[in-house]
Amino acid sequence: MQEMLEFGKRPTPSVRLHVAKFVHRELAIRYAVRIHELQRLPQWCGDIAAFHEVQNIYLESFRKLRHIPAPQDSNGVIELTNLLEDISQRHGVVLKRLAAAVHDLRKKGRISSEAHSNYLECFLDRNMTARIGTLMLTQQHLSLQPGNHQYGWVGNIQLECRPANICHTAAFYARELCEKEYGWAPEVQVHGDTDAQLAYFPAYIHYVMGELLKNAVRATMERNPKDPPPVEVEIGGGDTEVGVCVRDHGGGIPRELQEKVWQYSFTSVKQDDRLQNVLYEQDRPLLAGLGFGLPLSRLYARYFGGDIQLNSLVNRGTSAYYQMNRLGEVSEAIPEYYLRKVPLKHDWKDE
Ligand code: W6P
Repeated sequence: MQEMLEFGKRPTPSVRLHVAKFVHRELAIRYAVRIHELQRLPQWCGDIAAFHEVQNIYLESFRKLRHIPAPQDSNGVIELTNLLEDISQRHGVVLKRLAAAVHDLRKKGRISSEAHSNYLECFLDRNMTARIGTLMLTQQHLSLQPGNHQYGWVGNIQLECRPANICHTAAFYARELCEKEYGWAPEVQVHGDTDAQLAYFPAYIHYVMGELLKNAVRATMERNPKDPPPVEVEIGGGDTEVGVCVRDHGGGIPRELQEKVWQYSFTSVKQDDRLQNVLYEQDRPLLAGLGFGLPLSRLYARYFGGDIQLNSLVNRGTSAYYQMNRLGEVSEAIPEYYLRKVPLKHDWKDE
């Protein structure tokens, strides 16, 4: 992370070439690994069309990357830039396709066993982690190109990012979705160390806060549709980290669901047909549905050295705690044992 910050501050042609060479090599390797993981999916995933679609997206990217030579001069850098723009555009649907795959598996009753469910969770954790890495490499390269450089930013890192500002934007977004669904939305109050700032990826904070707030306003409306109590957001700014707490009065998460909400394959939305539509539509945002929101939020938090916890007070409400490390103080690497919920050898077995 420190290296990224140093490189990105003054993008000279030689820095661009150096980064481009690295990205060209590294992305091909990482796509190859993802293709390999999809190819060795067990038999019970074999007939799921969405997995094949995702594999084909990666295959095309891998082939195109291998088709152009490693950049040797500024023309090579431009060629790579054009390809990466194409790649980020085509990869936009991957998340939804994977959600569709999980939905299909669930409908076919393939993930009712503990072993299958663990396998799937593990596969998705690995895939999503790898996705953060490739996305970061791609976007870092793109943002270093002439015309894309912005003062106060290094790639997608904002040097003086204020979580409180992002909380306000995310609250606006979550309330808007809530109003569409329920005709009304609870107030969202932001207080505490609202001046706290850190070098971070605002896009990831926005995603995480959006998910936490969508859940909070939805629970609040379900519990108290007439006179919804406000959702409270409190910010804490420390020396090594910044924390955010989101409190709602939505009645809390039942104990038997407290583990399940972290699973990709869990969704509280029952109406299958509504989900079905959304999975095949273009970018329509949802208040609730895919089931990827919370697990992915925690993965993002952990990838950058932070974490998320949920706590419920029975019959009252839920508090979510989200910690962000000041970047550069820690490495973004996440220990592999976090990601591997089942031992690697089981990955090879067709169960
Ligand atoms: C709930 C369920 C939930 C998940 C995440 C954040 C807040 C809340 N509130 O009732």
